[in-house]
Amino acid sequence: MGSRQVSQSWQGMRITVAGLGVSGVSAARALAGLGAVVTVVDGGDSASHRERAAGLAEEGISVRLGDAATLPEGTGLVVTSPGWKPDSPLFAAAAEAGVDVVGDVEIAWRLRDLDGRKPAPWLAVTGTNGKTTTTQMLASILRAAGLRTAAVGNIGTPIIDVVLGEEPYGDLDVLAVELSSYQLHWAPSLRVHSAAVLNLAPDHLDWHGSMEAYAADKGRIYEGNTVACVYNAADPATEDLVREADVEEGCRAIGFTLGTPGPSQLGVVEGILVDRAFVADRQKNAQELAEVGDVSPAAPHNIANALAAAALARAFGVEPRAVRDGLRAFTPDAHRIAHVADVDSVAYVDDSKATNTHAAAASLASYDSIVWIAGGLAKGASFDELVRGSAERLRGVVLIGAERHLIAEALARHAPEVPVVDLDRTDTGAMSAAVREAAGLAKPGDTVLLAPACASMDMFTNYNKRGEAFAEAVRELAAERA
Ligand code: UMA
Repeated sequence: MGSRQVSQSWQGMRITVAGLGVSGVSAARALAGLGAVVTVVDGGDSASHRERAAGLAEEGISVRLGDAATLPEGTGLVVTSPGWKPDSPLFAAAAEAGVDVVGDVEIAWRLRDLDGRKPAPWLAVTGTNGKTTTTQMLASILRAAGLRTAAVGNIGTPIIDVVLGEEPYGDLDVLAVELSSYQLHWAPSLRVHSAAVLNLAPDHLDWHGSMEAYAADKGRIYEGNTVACVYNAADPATEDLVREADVEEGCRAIGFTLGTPGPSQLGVVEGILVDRAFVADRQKNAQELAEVGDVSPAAPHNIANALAAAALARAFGVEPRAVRDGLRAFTPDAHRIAHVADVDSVAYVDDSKATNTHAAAASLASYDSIVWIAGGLAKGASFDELVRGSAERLRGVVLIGAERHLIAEALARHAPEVPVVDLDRTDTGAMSAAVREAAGLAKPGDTVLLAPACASMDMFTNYNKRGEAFAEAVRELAAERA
């Protein structure tokens, strides 16, 4: 990161960075570059942890592995990675010592005007589902408008890497920032240009402790917004968060809806995405932005994502044509309702990214007759509502993973007539068996849908690997049946 002239306040400060993952490494390097004395602590002690630790040691950064609880002597500030739970023993020790704990996003925010630079405004996105896609759509729209931008945050690039990176941050016009509820929890002074909460459904409750605490952390994204708070008109909880937020004078609440928009909303009229918020005389006028067919895939939840991205871009002053061009230029990531193959007139669809019940519900709502492959780590979720809402579409269900019994119980309660194959396996090869069982249940015209409603880490490194295993199993099946 190189040395730079910086304010005295970081020089010599003893900072403990919690976590040697993506954000911890980024934060440690940045803070050491500002002259702080940094120690990284991590409960893990694997070969890859040691390798990363050795890399940082060469840069003069101390790393302590295998002990995530003891606060290093003399710590003046703890900078945590997002995944660390608020009740972690290290934070209890920090509280005891009167030491503040903040996250890497908070640090990026505090450093954004370092050296008197004019910081690029942040357009921020959160929500239970659709964050990454919406942030990518937003960045695509901003680029189509000729703006210099970067998509950062939970999406994978730590914000600190952009704010203090090699490329001058001052050269960027605007940032598209994906924020998780964890990151928002640890970023108390964040005050962005405009922000969207896409939806709110139970997730990560084991981390936050309750739905109320989860919603409160999501709602922080609206605090101090200067131009627009974008909410989902179909999800009143998101509008409640806008109402509760303390925003800058003149900041507007902007809704998005899959129906006809009212004034100060974006919505859909006869297959056209329209803006009735950022137009002159919004009582009477609406501005055409794009066609539903410009959004890929054009599934209802994804049209909602596109509207949210468009709302943030319009709040930043982007022209309608750039919204259309940006949406057309956007291609979704793999494992998000990706059609893998048709085998014997049955479609096989990979939505491994559906790692919670809310995402799985959107996925199940996209097809009429489904053999559903589900299961994994439930993260404290209940499956009753999901199963009740989808029961009539289910031809059959194949369950995999550590906590599949929770889904089996919900199926027994709400869809007792649906055939269920309970695969008592959590090994990686179980996916191949699951696909075969699903093929056995499916009839021509059906969709075999991997939408697990659970995290993947009981069986796979991440949801990408789970989706790849599914696609591989489908390809094997197709080759055999060809
Ligand atoms: N660790 C401990 N003790 C703990 C918890 C973690 O020692 O109690 C250590 C682990 O051994 C590991 C490190 O901390 O070495 C991991 O820290 P982390 O879990 O915060 O992960 P990072 O690698 O820093 O990645 C984080 C985000 N991860 C999480 O929020 C869990 C990434 O989002 C994000 O892309 C990255 O910062 C850059 O900003 C991932 C994610 O799964 C994609 N996010 C969740 C989601 O989208 O649902 C919120």
